[in-house]
Amino acid sequence: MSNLPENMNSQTARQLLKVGEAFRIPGPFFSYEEIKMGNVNHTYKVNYIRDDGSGMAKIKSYLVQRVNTYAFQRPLELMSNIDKVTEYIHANFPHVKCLHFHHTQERNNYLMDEDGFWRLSNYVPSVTFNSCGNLDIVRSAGQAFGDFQMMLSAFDARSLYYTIEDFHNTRERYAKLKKDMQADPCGRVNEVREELDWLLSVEDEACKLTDLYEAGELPLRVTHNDTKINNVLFDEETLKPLVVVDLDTVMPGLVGHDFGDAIRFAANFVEEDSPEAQKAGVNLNVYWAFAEGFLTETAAALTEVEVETLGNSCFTLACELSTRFLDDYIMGDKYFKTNMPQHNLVRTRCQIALAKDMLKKMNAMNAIVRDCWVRNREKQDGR
Ligand code: GN1
Ligand code: MG
Repeated sequence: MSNLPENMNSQTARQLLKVGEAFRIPGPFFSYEEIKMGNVNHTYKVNYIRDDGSGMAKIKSYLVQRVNTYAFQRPLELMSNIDKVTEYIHANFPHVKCLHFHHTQERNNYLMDEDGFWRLSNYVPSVTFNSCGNLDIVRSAGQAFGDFQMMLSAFDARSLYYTIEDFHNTRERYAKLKKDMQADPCGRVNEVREELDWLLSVEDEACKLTDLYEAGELPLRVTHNDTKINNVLFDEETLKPLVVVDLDTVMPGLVGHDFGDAIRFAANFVEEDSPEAQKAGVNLNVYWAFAEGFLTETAAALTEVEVETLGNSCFTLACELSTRFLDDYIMGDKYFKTNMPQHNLVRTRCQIALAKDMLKKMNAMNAIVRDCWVRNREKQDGR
């Protein structure tokens, strides 16, 4: 291996080589890079040398992921969900791009070995965005997630596993935080009293969405549940959306989960883990652009009660993520990847600052979604 880049001698390179062999990828394994995206799974772009038929060598890339089995404790069910959803989309919307997962000799779309749970898919050359001031791109992302949800509107939600129980059950997230705060296994609770006090003081407001669902007021849909804008891949040249990825959490959910999670991530003035929490807040222009795109696709299908929850769902998701980051901090940083000692606390503070700003802007947020709903519903009715 002496002519290969230095990192090809690493343990990761050896693991990836083994994964490629299991998925029967032809051609010499040439190089890899870790894609620093996502806070849970590990993702790598792996490059193979392929003869293009004319004797010329070219590079063929794939995407390999090591699924985090601390977060996803039943990864086989997760892969079965992904299979069902992508097959359904492929059968009913053949023009829509999907990730394609390769199979091993045993016909499995995963490999389970002593190093973990792996999967391998095609690599789609694309660009992604973490935050975005380009409102056309934000609108397109809204459309892509709205369209994704609508494509699955006739899909039988009961055939899907819950890949993580109570994933967006905000009451349960609060219950876990309160339990872990009592246990305080790392002695960190004293340091985070202020954050805990604030989060507990808004529990009822943050749990409105969950409570409305429990009261039977909201329909259960098949939702993506992890609608960070970087889960939409865009064409490098046209900047049009190509495909919605990260289907690990596609399962029954509420429309507010997808809308709220997208906004709390994309419409924040700063990145999710910015240490400058005082700068966090909702950019209403980004909010508006996303809402416009999302409702272009979904307006006709949504009930009035659902639309009324959308503004509040952003607050809900910001609080829900705050409880999750804070809980992980209290428990010793076991769930989310961290790259500094207080990473989860920094994330918590930033989400709390965002949630506080949302409370101030809630009237505007509600008015914007209502306006987008009314206009787009009329357009769709008139089609
Ligand atoms: C995780 O790994 P990633 O970035 O796709 C998490 C989401 C959080 C997000 C916060 C399965 O998503 O719920 O919103 O981090 N995914 C899971 O950045 O827990
Ligand atoms: Mg994800």
